[in-house]
Amino acid sequence: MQQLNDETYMRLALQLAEATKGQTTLNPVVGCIIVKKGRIIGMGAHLKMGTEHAEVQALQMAGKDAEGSTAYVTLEPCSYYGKTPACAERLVKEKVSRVVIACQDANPQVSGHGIQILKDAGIEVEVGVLEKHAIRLNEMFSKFITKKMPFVTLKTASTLDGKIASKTGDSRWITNETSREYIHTLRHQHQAIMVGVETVIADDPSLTTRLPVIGLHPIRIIVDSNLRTPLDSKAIQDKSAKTILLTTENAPCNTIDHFKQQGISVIICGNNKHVDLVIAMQQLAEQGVGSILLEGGGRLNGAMLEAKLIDKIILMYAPKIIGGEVAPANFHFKGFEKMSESIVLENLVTHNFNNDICIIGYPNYI
Ligand code: AOF
Ligand code: ZN
Repeated sequence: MQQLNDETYMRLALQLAEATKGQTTLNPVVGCIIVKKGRIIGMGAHLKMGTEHAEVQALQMAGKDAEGSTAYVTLEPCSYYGKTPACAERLVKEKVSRVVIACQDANPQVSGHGIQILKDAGIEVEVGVLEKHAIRLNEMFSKFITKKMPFVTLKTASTLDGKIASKTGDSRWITNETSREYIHTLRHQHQAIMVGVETVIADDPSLTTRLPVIGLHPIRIIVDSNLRTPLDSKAIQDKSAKTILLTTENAPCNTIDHFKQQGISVIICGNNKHVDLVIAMQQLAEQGVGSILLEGGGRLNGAMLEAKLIDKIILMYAPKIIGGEVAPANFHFKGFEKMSESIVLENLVTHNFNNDICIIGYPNYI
């Protein structure tokens, strides 16, 4: 039997927030639980950018009973009128007595100000209950709102010897079904999915989300310096998700027109031989892409890593060894000379998916 305490209610609020991952676009995921005299009287989650915040949903459910209650919120209540009114002021207006907050909002427009509004109104405020969990939950939002760059999660699925296909190019399947379902969940939780043109040519993937329940389809981004993406490929023809091609100034104009006629966006990223990945990320951020799941081949993975554009790495290893000198590897870049120069993953978490091993970490770039 779980004890009823602040952590119990906050855990519930975090679960509400967690379940909405992937559906709030550039906004954070937030959950709120309102409790009075041992009863939950309101619960809410922020469901979609531009709609009511979690606190407002929960307060609406609580009605007049909100007076004298305790509100559990996974993120500091907002302090300004954005697309919706300020939640901190609403909590004051509804005469809530105590507000328990998991973590501060990274949004500079809010950070600390929401807490101050509550304190100034004489509300008892506690910050930091299940804080680590709450910070991780909104890592994508926090990066985008502070750096104006998309949060990039790199995912690879390889054999134990780091191969993403055999020497003949066979790659179906490396990992097991449980791992593949997890990968589809990751797609659902990101705003966009990014691959290189080589992957499109070799595998013709549809790059949609396929789960036992219907999932959200992320925007498809193809890095294609010379616009070699076949017009009849699934990523171009399938209209269940938007597709963006990243290319360079050297791409032939008439080819750009062909793609545009298909409703595909083409973004020019510099005039080098290859797409300038920093410009690409900046341009995507400007177009409102806040999170990207990178499912690249070895070269794109390597280039993104070298450019220090990857925030989080998810390595899925099937317990297989395929060998083959020409079999492609999950990271392909010029490499470092010394072990001491290598990129180290921090804050590691590991999972076992039916004997596929999943390693999650955050690269520490020196
Ligand atoms: C909260 N509760 O449920 C959310 C918050 O444009 P708006 O009005 O939706 O405001 C967006 C900002 O509000 C967003 O950048 C973040 O700082 C905060 N989101 N705050 O108290 C919520 N979604
Ligand atoms: Zn708010």
